[in-house]
Amino acid sequence: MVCLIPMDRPLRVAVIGAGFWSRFQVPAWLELPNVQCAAVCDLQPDKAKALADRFRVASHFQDPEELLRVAGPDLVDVITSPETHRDMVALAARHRIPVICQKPLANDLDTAREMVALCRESRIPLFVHENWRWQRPLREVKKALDANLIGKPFRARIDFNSSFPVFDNQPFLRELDRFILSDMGVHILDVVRFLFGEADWLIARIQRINPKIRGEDVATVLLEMASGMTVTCTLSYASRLEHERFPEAFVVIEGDRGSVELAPDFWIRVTDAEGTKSRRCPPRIYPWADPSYALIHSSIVECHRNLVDGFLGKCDAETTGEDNLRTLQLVFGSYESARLGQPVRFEA
Ligand code: 89Y
Repeated sequence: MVCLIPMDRPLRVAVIGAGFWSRFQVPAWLELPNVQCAAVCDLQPDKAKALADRFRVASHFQDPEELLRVAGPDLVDVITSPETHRDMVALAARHRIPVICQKPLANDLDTAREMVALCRESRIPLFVHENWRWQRPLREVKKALDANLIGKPFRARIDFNSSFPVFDNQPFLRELDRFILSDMGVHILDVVRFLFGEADWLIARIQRINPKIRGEDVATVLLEMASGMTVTCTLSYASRLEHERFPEAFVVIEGDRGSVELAPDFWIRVTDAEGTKSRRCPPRIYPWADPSYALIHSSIVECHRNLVDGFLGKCDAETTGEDNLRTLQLVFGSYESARLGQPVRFEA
């Protein structure tokens, strides 16, 4: 579904939600040429005003319905907590306003499917703000695979293990019944799909180590991909390691002719019969980024760029609502597998 916006004026984006993440998502919008953040909204009016003042956004609202009706944006960016996503997307659909929704799209697969169906029926594009796959080092890893530098991959490992205090900036994460797989697993499993395609089945185990939170903070997922590859993902916010590297995820991919590794400090190493070639691929650092999250914050800009270009028909948007259902199948399939203590299989 391509939207034809007259390009003799900037694209007008409105943001719903003025929490921690909006402080990066809004300036990331301002990095794009010909895009304007036209209005912001939060149920707490002082938060909406503070966000608008900080980034010189022309108007701010308390009521999302009023925002859509009065500001009439070309695109709305929903950055609220997951349990509100369905209502916000439904509101955008009622106003026929194309919508980008923060990850995770929903707290369960049925709700996510319902949201995708609703937008399809309302004929409005629905995108998911799945930024992780837009990290520069991961794009470089993908290029190495596409250039066939290691031959046919047969096994991979993606590790995201940390004890970074994520709850300080995002206290709601402490209260989630389902934590690390829905908050971080959604990113890592989306990267699995980005790099290796679809999975046939998976088996997962989850653990809660930190007694002060409600959900699981450790997850281990093993997937067999349609290609025949084996992929393991380890995730943890309970791992005190010698070097704290949040938010870096490390990757090792073995192929029949060599291997590619994404190692600490953004080093990419490609090894084949000739030896190893190493290259550092750090992210671009934006002045508005929080230094502790700089890697992720730079990927927000690239994700925005892809979604806007997709929206304008210049390329395919990678993370449409439809596409994201497959990532969510892996997330909720992992919970199901952990609950059953059994593998979960997916239809092709
Ligand atoms: O919410 C999460 C995300 O998307 O990236 C890291 C994070 O902020 C905490 O896990």
